[in-house]
Amino acid sequence: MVSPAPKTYDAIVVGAGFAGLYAVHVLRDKRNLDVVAFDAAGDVGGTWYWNRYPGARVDIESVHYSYSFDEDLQQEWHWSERFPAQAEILSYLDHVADRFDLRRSIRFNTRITALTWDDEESLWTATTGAGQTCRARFVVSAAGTLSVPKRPDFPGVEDFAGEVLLTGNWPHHEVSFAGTRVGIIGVGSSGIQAISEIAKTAGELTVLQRTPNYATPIGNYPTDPEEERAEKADYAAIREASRNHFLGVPYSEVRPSAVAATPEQRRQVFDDRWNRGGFRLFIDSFGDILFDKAANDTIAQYIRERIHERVHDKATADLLAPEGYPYGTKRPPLETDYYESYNRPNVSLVDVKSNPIDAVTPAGVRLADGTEHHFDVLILATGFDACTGPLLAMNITGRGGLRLADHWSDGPQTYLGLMAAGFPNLFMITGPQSPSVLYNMPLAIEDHVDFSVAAMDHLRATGRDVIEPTPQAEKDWVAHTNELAQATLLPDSPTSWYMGDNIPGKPRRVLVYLGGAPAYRAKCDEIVAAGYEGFALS
Ligand code: N01
Repeated sequence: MVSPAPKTYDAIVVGAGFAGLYAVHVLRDKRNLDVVAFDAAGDVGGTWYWNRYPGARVDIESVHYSYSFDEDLQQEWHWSERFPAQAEILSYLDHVADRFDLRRSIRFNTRITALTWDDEESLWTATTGAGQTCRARFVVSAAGTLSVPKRPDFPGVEDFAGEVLLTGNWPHHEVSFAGTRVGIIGVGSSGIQAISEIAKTAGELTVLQRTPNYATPIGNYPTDPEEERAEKADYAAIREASRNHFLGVPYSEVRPSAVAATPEQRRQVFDDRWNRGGFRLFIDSFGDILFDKAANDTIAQYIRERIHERVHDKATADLLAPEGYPYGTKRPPLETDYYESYNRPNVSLVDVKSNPIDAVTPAGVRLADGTEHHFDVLILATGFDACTGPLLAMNITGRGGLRLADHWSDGPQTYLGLMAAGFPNLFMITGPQSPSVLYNMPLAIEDHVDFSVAAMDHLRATGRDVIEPTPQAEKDWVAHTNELAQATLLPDSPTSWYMGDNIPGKPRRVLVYLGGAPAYRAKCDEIVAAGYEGFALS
């Protein structure tokens, strides 16, 4: 039997989280293009579909961490808390999918396993896990930045007699920890949120910590109706202020320099931002914290002192208080009662830096010195192959058989963190070397989708089919992003997913654009105004 020719769409979207949903909406409903989207998940949600672990919640206020593209949507939706939990964000995305009738364009439970560019036809072919194919002029990767979980290959993990759970791919059923011995590896944002929640119910919870983190209070509270009314009345101005802020939130009280302030002034600012919570301490206290080691030392010391105030046992507090690396060079987690968890009799902390994990055994985890910790459940909160991982997982081949994996063997090479030379018409929403994770994600996504769709409009208007960066523009962008990173303290970080080296064998390269969202947006506007400078159009 002859298999039918693969269908050719105008655009293929990979992913059905915040980015994929918006891309489908704009391409299909605003541009009337023939679009198909794919997602490996069973439904919409992306990150918020997979990360269902106890305690999972957003850490940018949802009044800001939400779509801005539709005034009615932002007026009608009500968030119950300042920083809502995963289930509520998933309901929001579910509502968006219904409201704009997006599901009819999405194939769920379908993973894209290959994307291949056809030079002659100027078309992409997408292959699914089931071996089906379809084609399109454009591909929009909405595959996410933190969507490929890292599962360390501890020897023996397959022989563990209990259950192994991954925060980044959590079961859909309720997991009860009552009366069980739980071990958790990892104290990044996921681990810290999960530990704070699981500590309340577990029989025993043992935290296996390698590098302590500078976690600070999230400051969550139920939505205040007055505050909500005021925000909704002024939403356009709030979004504008967000887009003009380095991190994409409308914070506006940053002082220029921690080192120029007196110790009393510093303390007053740090206390104020600490008490108000969110990313204020990180991004709205002093402007030199991420750039000047002496400034950074002041905030690092402040956080260490606050940890010591909250943790009763001095030896535990010493282990929890980070030393030897600057605050903010690992992505700062936000927490609720995380440090107080260690004051509970059922919670203990084990240092696996000085005494590393040797193997997982049928009964638990064995450390290098031979001590063994016994668990019924082992939770891996061990992070993600960030930024490049989701793209490389799609097995992308561009012009002349060039594999993205080869093009990026020494780290990502992109122009604007959005396209790569040799990979025409492939738009990487919040790709590596864009502000992505250092910008409020829904806004970063909208900006990138809008840029991509405007580029398609421009091609159509000028009678062309293909857009791709020039190798020189790509080279210059890579140099520019590296130079920006060098001006910060990021290169002084220990192992971190910001730098990619949390994954064994992945080159240590900065994966984010550190010039801030406003500078990035201005650069994009400049490039468009100059007739897509740095891009070859054909
Ligand atoms: O991952 P991580 P995450 N042996 O990479 C440890 C976003 N997010 O999933 O630091 C022992 O930060 C590792 O130790 P070390 C947010 O952007 C947001 O927590 O490498 N330990 C570290 O402690 C966040 O930054 C929210 O020494 C091992 C941990 O595992 C990003 O996702 C919530 C190990 C991994 O921390 C990733 O966070 C959750 C090993 N072999 C996530 N391998 C919000 O609040 C790894 N570790 C919105």
